Amino acid sequence: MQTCFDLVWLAAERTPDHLAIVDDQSDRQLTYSQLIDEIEAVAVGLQQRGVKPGDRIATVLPSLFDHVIVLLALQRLIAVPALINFRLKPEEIAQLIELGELTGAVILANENMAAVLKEALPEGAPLLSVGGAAGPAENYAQCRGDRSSLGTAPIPDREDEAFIFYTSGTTGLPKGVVLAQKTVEHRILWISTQAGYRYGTHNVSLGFMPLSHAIGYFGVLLLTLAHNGTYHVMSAFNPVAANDAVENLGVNYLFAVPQLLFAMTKAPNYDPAKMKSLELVLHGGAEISGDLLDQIGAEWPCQIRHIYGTTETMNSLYHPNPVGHPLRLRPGFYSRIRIIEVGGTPDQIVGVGQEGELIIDANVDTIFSSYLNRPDATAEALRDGWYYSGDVCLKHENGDVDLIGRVDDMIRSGGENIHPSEVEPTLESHPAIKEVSLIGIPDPKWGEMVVACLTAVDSDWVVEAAELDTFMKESTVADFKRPKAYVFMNALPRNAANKILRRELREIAVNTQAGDGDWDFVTV
Ligand code: 01A
Ligand code: MG
Repeated sequence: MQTCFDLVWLAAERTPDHLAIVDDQSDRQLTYSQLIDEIEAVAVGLQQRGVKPGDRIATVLPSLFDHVIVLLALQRLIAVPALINFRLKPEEIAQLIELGELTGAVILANENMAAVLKEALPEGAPLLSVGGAAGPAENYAQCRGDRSSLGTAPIPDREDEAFIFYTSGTTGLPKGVVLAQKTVEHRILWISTQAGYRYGTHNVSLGFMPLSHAIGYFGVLLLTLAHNGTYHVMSAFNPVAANDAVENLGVNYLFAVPQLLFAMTKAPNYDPAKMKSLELVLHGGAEISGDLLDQIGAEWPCQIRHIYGTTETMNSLYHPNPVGHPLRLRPGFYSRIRIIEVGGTPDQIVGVGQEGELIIDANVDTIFSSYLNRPDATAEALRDGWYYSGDVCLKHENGDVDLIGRVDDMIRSGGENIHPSEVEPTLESHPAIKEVSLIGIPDPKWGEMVVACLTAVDSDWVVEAAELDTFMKESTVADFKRPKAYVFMNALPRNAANKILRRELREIAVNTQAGDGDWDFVTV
């Protein structure tokens, strides 16, 4: 079993002088041997600040050069990075720190963030900020020391915690997905069998996906470094810069949610001729539009693969030739799947032509161990040796499936999961609002667009959508979860048991957006 650090260290033994990582914000670029030096220098700094094997340390950072180094330095110490989406608000992050018993954090230089997290962390816990000191946070640049004091890398057990990634929960707060050390190498190896990624220094990838999610971390960063490629940091996603980077850096590999590829093809500098170095492009994490797939299929000179995965399982389904079949998937090399009756047991398998919930074999090395300090949620997702994905698939005769929806109310916007329960209580706390139901409707840019359907306390009380948008911006809910449109209604549709009919609401919202029906569709 190799740890993340081992995988990079082994690559450095093979090609010490090959270029490993290049920053986009400074002139920093490191060969593999320099990368190991840098990781170990920072690891000493962390160790001197009390970081020990098994400590869970939050990183709340965009996909920066320093984020890469600190993640690998934590792994050098067998400490456990808890990678928190930097788009969350400080209050939400503070709750994750307390719930997850995290004992340190590395953040961007932001005094308010530092002050809130300082309160949430235990007394004396390391709090470092990238980009300078910030309030109670120490300047990350000072966190380094003499490598000779580090000693050899500790050897963890297979089941020891390696990482915490976060995914949207159904009870308001994101769930921490605990990944054991045994998952790490298997979370990248499948990319060779499923997508034809080849080992070697010819690999050049663009780090434009968030490192705080499984695709950006395993599917781009670690994959590239473990296979002796060159990883180009893109500190903030920018489609114009991405098009130029592919052209000028000779990028041959991308793995992204479709929204990034969509943005690239819509950018003013897009030109298919810029894409000629691409060899392999993987898309996953959200539904891709047939139009986008047709376009890149025709205009990009590379292999395209559809990858289905989750933070909990990594890859489970794929399609080797998705153009023309945006929903189509087939079981992957690494994992057994079943499509079962919704609400059913693993042996209640649906027939060909029928829909059911996708469940995934949990007896593989890539699977998560639990949701951090959430035994209730773990017991719900992991049952009888299967992981219940919550995704609805339609089964075809040849064993392929079409991915067609969710069993629950989860919304997927721009590759982020957003659950209504994360947003509805806040909107309902507005004094003019009586009830809110949050839904997702199809959208060419975001995949699904978050829409709030609502009723007012007093039908004469007019609330402007812009006012609600400001109200949400000022709340503790992350900006990307905010509704992009509001539909004000007299009443929300309910069934006989008084349950809101979200499917019906989605239809109403789609029609309303098209200008049909009784209500206004107000975008903000
Ligand atoms: O009004 P404003 O100014 O607040 O609007 C801002 C943002 O709030 C808004 N925004 C969003 C989203 C979003 N996802 N949904 C809705 N709104 N993200 C940002 O857009 C305005 C501009 O803000 P920004 O920060 O400049 O936005 P960008 O940098 O352009 O970000 C958009 C991105 C699409 C790049 C960003 O959302 C992103 O990075 N998404 C990718 C998330 C991701 O990595 N998903 C993969 C999860 S791993 C689990 C999985 O599915 C899987 C799959 C396969 C796991 C394993 C495998 Cl094998
Ligand atoms: Mg209210």
